[in-house]
Amino acid sequence: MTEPFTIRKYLRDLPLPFCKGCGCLTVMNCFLRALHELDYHDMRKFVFCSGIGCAAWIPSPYFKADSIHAAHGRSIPVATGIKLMRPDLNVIVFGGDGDIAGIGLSHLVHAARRNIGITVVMVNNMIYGMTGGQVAPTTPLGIKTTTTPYGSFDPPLDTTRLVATAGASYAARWTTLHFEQLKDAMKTAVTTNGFAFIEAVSPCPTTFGRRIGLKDAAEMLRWFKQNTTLKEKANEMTETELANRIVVGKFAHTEKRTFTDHLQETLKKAEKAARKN
Ligand SMILES: Cc1ncc(C[n+]2csc(CCOP(=O)(O)OP(=O)(O)O)c2C)c(N)n1
Ligand code: SF4
Repeated sequence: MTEPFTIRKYLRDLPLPFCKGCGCLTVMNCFLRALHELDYHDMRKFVFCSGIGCAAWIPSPYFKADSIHAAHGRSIPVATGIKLMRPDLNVIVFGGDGDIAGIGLSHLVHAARRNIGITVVMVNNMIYGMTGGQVAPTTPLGIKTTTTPYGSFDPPLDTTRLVATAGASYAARWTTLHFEQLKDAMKTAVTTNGFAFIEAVSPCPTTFGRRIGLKDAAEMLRWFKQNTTLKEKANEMTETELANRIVVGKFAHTEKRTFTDHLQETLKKAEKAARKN
């Protein structure tokens, strides 16, 4: 990391699509800084995969890299295919909470269970941003959305805990307010051999903030600060005390066999057996 970070080095010269104060910009900035600090001067060794939604626009077409947009919720299966064909590449998925933990949830759980060596960055703005503010599986209890005018009565999904339990090598949650921790988590995720998951809790002032009476990104970040608890502290709190709190920190970090390792070993065994016959 000899030269200073300039975001334009990694971005095509295109206007970005995000609203003022959108956390997607912070997540993009954070990820590119993480690559810079890991000494990646370009993204030739990366492929980005995303579905549909505001967060799905983070990599593509803006990053100077190969990228692909899949159907809504199907970025992880596409990323899995890429990783199987090109295990030498860093395959990174970006998506919203609707894309990754709603319509794409089963793919997420099975990718974590298989421990396939890809990184998934889920930008959790607690709502379906791009389509105008419908309830998401991550919407906190009691929050009014266009589809829950009396407040959401489903408890939100703890996606990071689910992914950690399913078998991921690495899982962490931070808000965009925790820029340094989020960047360090991204560095760890990119350098982790197995499945790595990062949940970036992120402000959507346009469709989430204004519905709960927070008028801009600064107010949303203050709201994050008031409602965030470190995981170590949360371990000592009751379920009632933790209701609607954003628990941040590392949920899993272990070295273990990946799906790709297993597949390569099996292919070698099969080749050897075929030569014998
Ligand atoms: C199969 C399918 N169903 C529904 C949609 C409509 N749709 C587009 S984006 C989206 C949800 C976006 O929410 P999220 O993934 O949380 O991303 P955000 O825009 O909040 O970043 C939906 C339901 C679609 N494009 N395709
Ligand atoms: S609608 Fe929300 S998530 Fe989408 S770009 Fe605007 S602020 Fe960001």
